[in-house]
Amino acid sequence: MSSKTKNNIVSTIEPPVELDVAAIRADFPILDQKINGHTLVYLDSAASSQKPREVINALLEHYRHNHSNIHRGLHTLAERSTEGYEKTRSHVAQFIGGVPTEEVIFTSGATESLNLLAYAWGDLNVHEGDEIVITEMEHHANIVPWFQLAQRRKAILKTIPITVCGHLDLSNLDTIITPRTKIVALCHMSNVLGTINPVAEIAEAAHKKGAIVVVDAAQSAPHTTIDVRALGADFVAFSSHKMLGPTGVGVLWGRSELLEEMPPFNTGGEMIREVRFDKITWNELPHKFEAGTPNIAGVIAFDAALSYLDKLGMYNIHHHEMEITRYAFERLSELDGLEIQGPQVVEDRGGTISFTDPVIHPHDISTFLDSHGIAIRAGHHCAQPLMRVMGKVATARASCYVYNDKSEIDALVDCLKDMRKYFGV
Ligand code: C6P
Repeated sequence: MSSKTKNNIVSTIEPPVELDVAAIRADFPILDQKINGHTLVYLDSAASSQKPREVINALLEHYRHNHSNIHRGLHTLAERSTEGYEKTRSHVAQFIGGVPTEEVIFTSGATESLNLLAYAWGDLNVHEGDEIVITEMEHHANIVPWFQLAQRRKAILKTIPITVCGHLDLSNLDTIITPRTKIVALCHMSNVLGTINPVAEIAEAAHKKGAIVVVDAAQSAPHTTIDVRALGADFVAFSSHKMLGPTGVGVLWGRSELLEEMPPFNTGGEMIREVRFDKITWNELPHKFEAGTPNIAGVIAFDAALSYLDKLGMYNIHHHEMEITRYAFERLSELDGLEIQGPQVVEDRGGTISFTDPVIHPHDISTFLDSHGIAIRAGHHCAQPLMRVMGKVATARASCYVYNDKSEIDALVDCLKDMRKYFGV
């Protein structure tokens, strides 16, 4: 039995199963080490997650026993590699809601997926005076490709503003999305504020005006159940490395009607049906968009990451992170003046917590925490326009995942208290 929350995160009626964090941690060799003399507390999964033994072994296994190029050779190793690669494609298709496999395109990451779209769909469909709508809370990967597209096509880039609470302000959506709007591109979950956006509601408004909807799910796919159709999306982009998989692997999902009419982005081997000096025809989906030799080992090991997430259950993962986030809010409130950005209601957000201290710079916070073995990220998080809207130059950001528990939030908060003593505040 399943139902959907207002943010379109599929939730089950059954109570969540609590994650066995001790057992999970034992699967992640990297966590079993000391950093600067302290047990590693890894709270930077929004930047990149760590990898379980299953994923590391899958990479080794591929290179030790199975490696060859794919879709080309007729020998045993070529067949094994092709089979492994295509198995991951089927797994991704299931993982995002049971879509046709040919709608799943492997890229090098969410960034490449979004660039592919901006060139292949954008250059074909966006014309002078058309509008591209993004939001104020986007990562640069979901701003720069659209900015560049707008420049190339003499189109207008518009933004949906955010409220002081870190939600999208949808009060003027009707005037922001107009019949001239061709693309509405937004993140499902903000990498700074943690906000989970009501994508389906925005998609409905966009579709009414004839625009397509591009969802940057880089921060949500690792943490919540993703059903691309329930989101109302036309295209969805995400990265393997944020969801226990290898770096250099990303996904672009798109509705096949749209993918069919798009020209290729990268060109070369594999993406063609026939090449002559006077005429070239394209390969069928998804190969049309996968030119050259891809990250074969990475894609194959991504399957192991997805299996690991399946085993834990995305609903359970989401619940686990909500519990940690709730606890983090409680404990961080012990620090006077510490400001947490984004929604203060845990149900409206993910487990990515950006904060600022009234006196100590985020870079100093991160350096101090690192000297005590705690990894967080500090800076603008590749979201400079959002920082400007927030009136900040940087934030400190702690982000949790399946291997974190409340004791690590304790370590974080205790260390922040020590830091204030150290800095004399
Ligand atoms: N955000 C962070 O620390 P790539 O680099 O292609 O895997 O993902 C890009 C990207 C796109 N959208 C969102 C919402 C993201 O958060 C990211 C990556 C990391 O926040 C690294 S900058």
